[in-house]
Amino acid sequence: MTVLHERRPPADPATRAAAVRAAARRMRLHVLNMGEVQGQGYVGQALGVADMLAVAYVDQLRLRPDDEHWPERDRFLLSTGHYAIALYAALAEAGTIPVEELETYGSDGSRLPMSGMASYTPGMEISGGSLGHGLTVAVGMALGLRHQGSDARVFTFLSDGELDEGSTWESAMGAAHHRLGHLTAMVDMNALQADGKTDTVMRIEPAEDKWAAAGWFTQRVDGNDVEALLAAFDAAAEQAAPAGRPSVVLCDTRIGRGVPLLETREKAHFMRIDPDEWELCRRQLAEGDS
Ligand SMILES: Cc1ncc(C[n+]2csc(CCOP(=O)(O)OP(=O)(O)O)c2C)c(N)n1
Ligand SMILES: [Mg+2]
Repeated sequence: MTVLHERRPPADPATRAAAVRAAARRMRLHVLNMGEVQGQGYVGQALGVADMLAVAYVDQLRLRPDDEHWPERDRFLLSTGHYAIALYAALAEAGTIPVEELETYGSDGSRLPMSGMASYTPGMEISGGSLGHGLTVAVGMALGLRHQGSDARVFTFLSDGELDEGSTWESAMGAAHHRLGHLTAMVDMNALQADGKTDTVMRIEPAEDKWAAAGWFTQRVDGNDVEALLAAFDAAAEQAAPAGRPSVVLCDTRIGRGVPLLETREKAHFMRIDPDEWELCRRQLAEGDS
């Protein structure tokens, strides 16, 4: 059996970052290829968070890609079901989903529906999408794993829109109360929601202060800076986990990152992309440095 990502000592920092960056670039290409199948989708977010998910899947998670129910695996809970396309790209990169299967994205009978369904997709731990629930489930899962004596870690991925939800803050306080040092949240602070810019829908800043007040080890980084992401996850593991503090990494990302045509789209929450634009998107990705 192939064993990927057992917690091994990291390679030298440059090699480690280069591996993550290369994975993120392949994931962005997967996202464009899947998006083209439907001609539309949550493509901008997925391009924006490719670096975050690459750090998680290439560097952090302890997984066996061909045994998605391995009890000792680290858990990754995607709270934002509409980001499923980003997770499929990561699962393909991790080897849990065959790359060729990405062509079925969103089609009838596919294991890869446009909104995430855990019962369909190997490696997808929960059906997110009813927003504001991922952290609550993660807290319960982290408590359950501790109860079982497992040393598995729990990661959950939230969006900035989910910081509007009361359930997020209840579970944030619960995680600190229960000293869940093996729980890490990563938040896509892309400054956007379905109804417009985040600061016009609900002001959530200063977000760091709110997480810190709830008792979390809190860091804020450029979510498209791989070195900064790696340093943040290292600090969480070294400084917070042994002290029993849950960690959050607030990641400021750029929608459409790596594809200038999409970085500047007005309607970015759900993108419709013309048939002749996909090739241009791929070319821009290939020419860029992301
Ligand atoms: C509980 C709940 N309320 C509303 C929605 C509808 N909805 C789907 S995506 C979305 C935007 C949420 O913000 P965010 O995830 O930050 O948006 P994005 O960054 O993807 O534009 C909303 C309100 C939902 N899925 N669940
Ligand atoms: Mg958002």
